[in-house]
Parts: sequence; C-alpha cells; structure tokens
Amino acid sequence: MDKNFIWGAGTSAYQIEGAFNEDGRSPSIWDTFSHTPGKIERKHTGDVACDHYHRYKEDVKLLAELGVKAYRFSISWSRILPNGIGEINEKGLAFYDHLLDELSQYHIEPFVTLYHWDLPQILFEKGGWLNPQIPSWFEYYVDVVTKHFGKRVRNYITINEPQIVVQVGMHSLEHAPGIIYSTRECLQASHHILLAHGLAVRKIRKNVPDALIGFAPCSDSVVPLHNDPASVEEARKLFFQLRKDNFHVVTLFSDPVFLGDYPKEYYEMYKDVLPKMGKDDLKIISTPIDYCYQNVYTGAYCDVDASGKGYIKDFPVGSPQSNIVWEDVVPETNYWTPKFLYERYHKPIFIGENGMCCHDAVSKDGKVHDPNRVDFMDRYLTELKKVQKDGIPVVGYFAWSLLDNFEWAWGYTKRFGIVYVDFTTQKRIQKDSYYFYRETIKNQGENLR
Ligand code: PNW
Repeated sequence: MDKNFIWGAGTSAYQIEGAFNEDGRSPSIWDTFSHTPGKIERKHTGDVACDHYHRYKEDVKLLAELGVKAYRFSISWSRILPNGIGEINEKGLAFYDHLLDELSQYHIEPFVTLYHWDLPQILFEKGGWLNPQIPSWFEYYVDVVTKHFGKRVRNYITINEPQIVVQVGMHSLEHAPGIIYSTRECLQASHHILLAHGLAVRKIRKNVPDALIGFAPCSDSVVPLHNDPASVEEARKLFFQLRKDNFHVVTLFSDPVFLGDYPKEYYEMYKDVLPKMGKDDLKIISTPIDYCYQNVYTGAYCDVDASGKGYIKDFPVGSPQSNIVWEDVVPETNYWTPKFLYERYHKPIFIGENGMCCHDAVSKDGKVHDPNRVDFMDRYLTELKKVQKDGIPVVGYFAWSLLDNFEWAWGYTKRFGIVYVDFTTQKRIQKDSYYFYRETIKNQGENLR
C-alpha cells in the first residue's frame, strides 16, 4: 500500500458503549427495540455492551498497540441531546472529549460518524425519518457536535449505511424501529436522510472549514466471475441497477450525493410514489464532499450467458461463508467495488468497514485463534492493494470491528472483532487476526500477495 495509506479500525456507539442510562443519556430506538421481547437473539440488549463508556482507555490502548493511524467511532445523538433537539447534555459531550484526549495522546486520528442508527426515541415518536423536520433536527445536532469539537476533529462521516436504515429498519421487522412502511414512505425517509446528510455537510463546512467529509453507504456489490470486458460491463450494470422496492442499491443514495440526482430510472420506476422534494433539495444533497466511504463485506458473482447478458451466478455448493447468513466470502469485492465506484463518482475511496463474522472462542491455551478471519483479511486486503496498484485512489481502510460487540438483531451471538470480548468479565483478548493486521500495518502491506 502506498505510504500515506490510512490504516484504521471501527466501532459504533450503541454496539460498544453500554452505560445506556448514565449521565443523562436518553433512550434511542435501539434501546426500545432491544428491550422489546422477541426482537433480539437471546434477549440481549446494548445496556452494557462492551462497557466501552467506562473502559475506553483500555480500548484506545488496544488501538495504539495495533498501530492504526485512524479510529472510526460514532456519536450517540441521545447522549448529546437527550431531547433530540434543544438542551445540550454537557456530560455527553465530556465523554467524547475524554475519548478524543486519549486518542490524541497516541496520535490516532478520530474519524467521527454522526449517525450510526441510534435515533433518539423521542424523535422517532415525532415521526422519525418520516417527519419533514428531521433534516433540520439532524442539522442542529451536527451543529452542536462540530462546533464543540472544533479543530479537534477533522474527519466526519455523516450517515452510516442509509440502505440498512431503510431496508432493514423500515422495510423489515429485523432492525429498530422494526415497522414495515410502504414504498412511498421508505422513499420519503430515504430522501430525508439524504437531505439531512446535505445540511450536515454544509454545517460541518461552516464550523470546521478544513474538514474532510464523507458518508458511508453499503451496497449489494456485483463482481465479474471472469475478467473480460463484457463480464465487467455486465457486473457494473447489475451493481448500479435500481431494483424495485429494494433500498440496498448503492445508486439510490450515492447518485444524489455525488451526481446531484437520482438515477434516471428512479423517476419512472417510482412514478406513483415519488417523495415530496423541495426545489433546492438535490442541490443541498449534492453539496460536494471529499471521500466516498464504502462499507464492503460481500458480493455476488456475475456471469454472462450465451447471448451476452449478465446474470447472478449461484455460489458453488460448499463455497466459503462467514458465520452470518448474508456474508459469503468474496475477496474480489474489495477490487471491483472501489473500482466501479471511482469510475462512476470520481472520489477517493475509503473502505469504511470490512471484516468477517466468525465463530470465535477462547482455546485451551487462553488465546483466540481465528484462522478464517486472518485468511479473509489477507485475501481482501490483497485485492485492495491490487486495485490501488491499478490506479484507483483507495486512501484508507477500516477493519470492522475493533471489538466483538452488540451485533444488532443478533445480540452478542455474532462476533466481528479482531479483539475478543468476554461479555461476562469484559476481558479483552487480541485474536490472531489482530496480530496479523498489526503486522500488515507495520510492513505497509508488503506481506499481501
Ligand atoms: C454493518 N447486509 O451492517 C454495520 O455498519 C455495522 O454496524 C455492523 O456491525 C456490520 O456491518 C456487520 O453486520 C450491515 O445485510 C448489516 O448486507 C447488514 C448488511 C451489511 C452490513
């Protein structure tokens, strides 16, 4: 990897902080959801999570020993503004101040995600992402946070995975708030999310003139099974294609942000259910940003039939899988996803999240051996190195995740960490993948081949 490459690791507030009712924090939709029987595997909640709120010093030390230059974490909106808007909770800000102090001691650059799914419950009760006022509520929250941090934080990520917020939170029962909304409502919520993003970008620019800003979508990536021009073209087409009632598609959010408009087919496909839009909305939404962050986990292989048409090929029986249903191991996604995105949006790329869910346990020797995750990181990072060599400006990578944590609807039953967490004792144990990543960072990816 080139010498300025930014090696990082990531987490999010609800998944690690715990201290759910301490120091003035109000509930978010994830508190309500996880306290509702039947929603989360084994009745797990984020009440304690990794107890990071009290153990952040130990966790920052783990980052420092890992050798990362960057730490991506998110801010809990309801810690800062218990009423969603209005009165500021100084104790909430103080927690993040202490975290920033700790990071700066080790020269680790903070990359702050402003929204990682934990909407204040009180705002949900006012309609949440469906209320036309929510873009300005978010703008207010972002104003408070960015003014407060000032020069101490330069890198911001506005919203994490708008796709999952809508598809899994508002179009399925799986994530909070867990209500199935109509297509019209989902499109309206998506539009409000985009507008919230755009207003946030403008606020950040005003408060922190030299800020570097991105947002972190996810996508259903498609990669060509064979590297010939026809297959590549078909994969690209399938990757960017809108599919009706599917809010996972990357272009649904990234086209308005980077290209200033929804894809052409959008207006035809959804002509009866289009969201209400103000006349300047798209201009606000496409306020220029600096980076395209992309969370990359898996992908689908595309093959080409006899007539030259692309189709999604089933995975061969027995192909490598992670320990979570949606994550097949597809290392080439770390090559083609940044390449396709750069060619369409012309923005430098960060891999905002990448990692593997494994069935980890402490061995008799007291260590946590995770050969599948080591192999995953090796293969995925090798593909990333390849795409960088081919001229695509991939500027950084965030391993997901620093810690095993509250994996949303799966509770603590699914582990993505490169550090193992014993959720009874809160003991942290570095896994083999942590040491592999540390080695890779130390030699700047020389070992990747
Ligand atoms: C991301 N999918 O979620 C989130 O940003 C993290 O908070 C989460 O822990 C991590 O990935 C692992 O799940 C995703 O269905 C959820 O493709 C679902 C999908 C992808 C990412």
